[in-house]
Amino acid sequence: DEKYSPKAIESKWQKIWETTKLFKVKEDPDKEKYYLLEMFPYPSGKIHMGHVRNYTIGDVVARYKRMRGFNVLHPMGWDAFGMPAENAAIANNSHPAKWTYENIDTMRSQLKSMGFSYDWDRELATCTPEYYRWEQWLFLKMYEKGMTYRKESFVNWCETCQTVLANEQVEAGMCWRCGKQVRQKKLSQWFFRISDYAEDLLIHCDKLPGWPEKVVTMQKHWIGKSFGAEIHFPIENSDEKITVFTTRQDTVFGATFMCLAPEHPLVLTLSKGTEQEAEVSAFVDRMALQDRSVRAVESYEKEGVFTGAYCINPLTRRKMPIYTANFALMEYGTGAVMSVPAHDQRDFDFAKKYGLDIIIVVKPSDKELDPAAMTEAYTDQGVMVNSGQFDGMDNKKALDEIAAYLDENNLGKKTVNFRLRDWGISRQRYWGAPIPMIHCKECGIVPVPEEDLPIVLPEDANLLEGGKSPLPTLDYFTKTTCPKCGSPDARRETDTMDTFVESSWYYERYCSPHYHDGIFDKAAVDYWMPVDQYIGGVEHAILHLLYSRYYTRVLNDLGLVKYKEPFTRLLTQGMVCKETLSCPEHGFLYPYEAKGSGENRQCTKCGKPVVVGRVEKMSKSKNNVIDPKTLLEKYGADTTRLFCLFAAPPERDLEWSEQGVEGGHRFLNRVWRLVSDWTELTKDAVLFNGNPDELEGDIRDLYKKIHETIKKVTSDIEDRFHFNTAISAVMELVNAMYDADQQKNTPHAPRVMKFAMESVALLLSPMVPHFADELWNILGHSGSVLLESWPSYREDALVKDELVIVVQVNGKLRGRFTANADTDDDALKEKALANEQVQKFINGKPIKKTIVVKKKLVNIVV
Ligand code: ANZ
Ligand code: ZN
Repeated sequence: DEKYSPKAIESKWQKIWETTKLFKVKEDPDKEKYYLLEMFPYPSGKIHMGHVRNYTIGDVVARYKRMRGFNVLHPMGWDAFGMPAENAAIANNSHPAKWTYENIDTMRSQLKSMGFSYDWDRELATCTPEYYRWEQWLFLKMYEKGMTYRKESFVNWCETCQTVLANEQVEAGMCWRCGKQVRQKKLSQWFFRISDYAEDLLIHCDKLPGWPEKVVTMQKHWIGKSFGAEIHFPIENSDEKITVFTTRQDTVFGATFMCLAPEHPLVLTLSKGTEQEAEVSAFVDRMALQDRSVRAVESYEKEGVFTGAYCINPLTRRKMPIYTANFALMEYGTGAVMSVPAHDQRDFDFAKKYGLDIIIVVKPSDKELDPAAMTEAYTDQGVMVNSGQFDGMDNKKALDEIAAYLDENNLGKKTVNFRLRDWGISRQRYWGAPIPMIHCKECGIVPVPEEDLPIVLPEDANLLEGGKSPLPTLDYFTKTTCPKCGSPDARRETDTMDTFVESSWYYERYCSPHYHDGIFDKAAVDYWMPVDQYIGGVEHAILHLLYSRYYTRVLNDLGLVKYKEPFTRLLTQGMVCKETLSCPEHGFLYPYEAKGSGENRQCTKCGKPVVVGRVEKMSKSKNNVIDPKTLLEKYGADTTRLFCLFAAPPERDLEWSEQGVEGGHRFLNRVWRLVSDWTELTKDAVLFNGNPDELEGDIRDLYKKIHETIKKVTSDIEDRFHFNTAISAVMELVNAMYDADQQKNTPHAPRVMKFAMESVALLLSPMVPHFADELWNILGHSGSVLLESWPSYREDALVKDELVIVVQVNGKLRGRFTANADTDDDALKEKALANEQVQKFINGKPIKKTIVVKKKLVNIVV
């Protein structure tokens, strides 16, 4: 008998799959399609356990659906633009393109060695001109329709990285990449009008039943719709007014001062020439160095400066000092806050700090509030006071009444506000898709004519000091003539697009990745899209998924696609985690730097006891990473896949465990041995898959168990993607098959065993495909299991056999009951003890012993 040797089996089958083009798919109108997509990787170097887990989950679904008869599209490619390539190029004195393409080669071969069922003919890399020319084309279409625009705005700027950062890329005021201070800088930037779609994106959040609830909630929160009012506050001695957005217009009578964001254009104008000027401008400069996301945090120390100017409360005619304050954000609402210290905590803190007036306008019905004695703002519901004609009214009612009053008197109006801002897509980076625009001295901004696309990123340019983009310095790139007036005094745009743009439409490109006559072949997209199942990390719950939903709407509005939502179902898989080890002296340790075992490990460098830390996401900085390569070498792809699937359900975190991997490996060996043991005996047997009544005894039970297992595995995969319980069910079946060893000589045994072994091969094939294909061939078939149909079960084999169990007390027959054939010993005991007749004979005496004879009898000794 040959031993199970994964290396030989896996490379053999990978070759067969590749030469027979097993995974290649075409549109086929006669077949129902299934589009299974995993988030494509950034080609960072080599695949990590997170990739392995993500892609294994996806591969199981793809293979399963294919065996269910679907025409499955399962593509793979590379999210290949972005900054790490530039940083690596600087560090290695190389070029981002070289680094990227080399990584792609490495990672492609690693993915192939995992046995994933990708149609490699559809592979794409977003950094190729064939890809980004269509992104540029789409940009032009959007520009034509006014969906994109250029505007000066404040951005998070990292001097070290020489680029704009999204708010999410700023952590406590520091750049997430280099850790240096981020500052606010005013820059002209290209924007996509995603905010035009805020309402639609929000409404459809509730029409995504196949998405995890937490992701939908995060999206809703990010879009952030607030109902409220706009109110105009005239500025004293001026024709100008300040407009605020408030959700609490019921409190307008209590607004005693005004706060403007430091970036608000009025701040410097108002203070100009007053004695406050110097202080204000110093404050504004200081704020430019602060992180706006931190400024929004509730507990952040409030501070501000008086601008020297006043505005008038339009309802009370009260004079209100205008401040500029750190908690007022320029990118929310109008950038101005009417401050109501009695009823808003931030305003309250601010008023206390700077000695500003506090006026109560909403009070609880059962008691009075004293502004001088208050220690915090009153933010609950209540009755209106100090509010003129609205006094005595329920404050909720006043919300509507005051909004109506403002409207009638031209002092403001009811409105909604979204948190979602337009998407700034300009990056002052080199390794990205060039924005296809031209700046002409005469005509201003002029789009590149469609026939001039692609605007190719020069791949021979070298990065400048500090990672600065070389594009603005390359005359041969920037110099051009104006397509409109022909003037030679024109310059190409040197900003490149945010890499999130590439990942917002790659799934459409996969439908016809080599199409040259347009962004995609419409017929192919109509056939395949939307994606039926998308799988990826929850870290993309907001940005990538929201941008993708938005971009799909853009394509829809441009008449290019028929649907609005790109992903019908979404699965966000958990992280791959492992315990951390550290030494008080030397920080995080690699496992090999800790000698000894269990609790008593010592640092190999200093001998100090090792601290076993929390189980955390695998990360290079914590030295708790397992490289899939070592697993592949030691155990092979099938065991690696099996472990990822078996250790946890997909949406949960997976904790690394060497024992878990070994357990998986042992299981495969166990199946292998079983099959080896039975091949001779079953070789000429005619497989049995008939009515269970033709069988009896243990073989009948085994036969029923096979059908039960098929049913269980099918529903675990189909309904919940719970591969772990599916695998457990197959493990149980294998145990039962081992038990059938004693039946080797009964007439039906080889026939049922043959059915059992084939079923195991079929059921395991999505998870451990090489192993399953090899078994399938050992069992006398040829070709891949993937070409077979998923097994079905017989309803009549699922009916549980009823047995009559007799109960003895002290050896005498005292009762009987019926039970399912597969009831376990403990349950049989319980049933026996609960029997009335039996109870009578036990008569309260202590039970010494209970003996169960399987399927026959329970004897109770008292
Ligand atoms: C007066 C007021 C009184 C407010 C009160 C609240 C309570 P949400 O619900 O998140 O939409 N606000 C408006 N624009 C702002 C900006 N640019 N920066 C910081 N804060 C801003 O929040 C709306 C509330 O946030 C608004 O309602 C406003 O304060 C503040 F008892 O106006 B409120
Ligand atoms: Zn021109």
